[in-house]
Amino acid sequence: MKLLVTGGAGFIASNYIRYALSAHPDYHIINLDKLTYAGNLENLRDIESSNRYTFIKGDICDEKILEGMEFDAILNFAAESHVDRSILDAQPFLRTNIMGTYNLLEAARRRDCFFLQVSTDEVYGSIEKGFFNEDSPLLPNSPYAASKASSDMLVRAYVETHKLKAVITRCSNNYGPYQFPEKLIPLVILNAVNGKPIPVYGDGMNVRDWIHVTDHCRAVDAVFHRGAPGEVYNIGSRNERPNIEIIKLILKKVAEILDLDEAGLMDLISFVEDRKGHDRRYAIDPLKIEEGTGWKPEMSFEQGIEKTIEWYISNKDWWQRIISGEYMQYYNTQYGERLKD
Ligand code: NAD
Ligand code: TDX
Repeated sequence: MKLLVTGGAGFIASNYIRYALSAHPDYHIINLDKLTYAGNLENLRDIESSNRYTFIKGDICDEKILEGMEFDAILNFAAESHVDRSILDAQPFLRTNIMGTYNLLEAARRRDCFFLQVSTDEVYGSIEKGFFNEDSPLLPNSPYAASKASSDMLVRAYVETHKLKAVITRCSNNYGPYQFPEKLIPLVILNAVNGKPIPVYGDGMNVRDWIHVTDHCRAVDAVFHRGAPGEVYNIGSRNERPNIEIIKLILKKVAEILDLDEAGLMDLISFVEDRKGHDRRYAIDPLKIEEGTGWKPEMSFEQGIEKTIEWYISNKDWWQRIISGEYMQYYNTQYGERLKD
């Protein structure tokens, strides 16, 4: 089996490639990635010399990029993925997330190959009580979420119109190794380690449903192998927490691991202006994937967050290169030096 994985130099797909190469010794993986600011080949250093792995630098929007390439299935992880950036400039989100997905769907249709779209719970919008299931209406609130909802609609249309064998997964918030430090959890860890202020949007009571990236990767793999074509699967681990609780938990653990003064770290918490259109709560019901594929999350949040904090503390070279780079200069200009070397 030869898989085309897009966006493989990013956070989730690099973890997926590592997982899939080890879980399926007969698989070959082609990683197609444009290497945007979020793409980092260092995320795959340990597997890059495998003869079952090929990297191709390319843009999913390029109509010619897949010509002459052979594969049995496309797993589309590539995307612009950060909500705050989509508020500053939505254009790259519409281009990659919508037109890029369209381009891959066309390629899949022509070859009649299987297509898996990695989507997000953000397409459902915010929910006050209860849980999103796969039949919940799509009510995206940020340009990022709207672009992901649009790509989901395109996938559905190709299933209905062209009978494409395709599935969509919608996962909740991921955390774990190799996550780009513009996202909440790595940002809090790095700013705690570096003694920098920790920006909390609004009142800090927005709720997210956190899942360890390895559990997400196992879920994508389960849907790829055992999901029914044409279906949507929500992925979550029933782990809802308000942002401020996550932040305090991380600061407590960092203080323990590095033997720092916990009260001093708590003083870094800094309430800032709220994100525009900030979704109050996300919560996913993962019953369909559990019953349909036998998948279940394996990592408890307490264990996962501790391992993640330890990973960032022991991989300083990895994040040091990122936060001293060009992208972070842009980030600090836009966000008032929130994350600084
Ligand atoms: P990321 O930003 O870390 O990585 C995205 C990758 O896509 C990068 O390697 C980048 O270079 C590549 N890319 C971007 N535009 C491209 C293009 N035009 N052509 C080829 N490659 C391109 O993202 P992530 O957090 O790993 O998210 C991966 C996928 O999972 C996305 O589709 C995202 O919407 C979805 N998702 C993310 C989360 C989360 O919590 N991070 C949760 C649910 C779903
Ligand atoms: O500095 C910050 N301060 C803060 O309070 C940042 C970066 C975030 N936040 C808040 C906003 C959210 O309520 O923390 C929460 C999590 O923020 P992000 O890490 O930006 O994630 P979110 O907006 O929830 O989106 C994520 O989950 C769904 C991913 O980035 C998406 O790619 C995924 O689809």
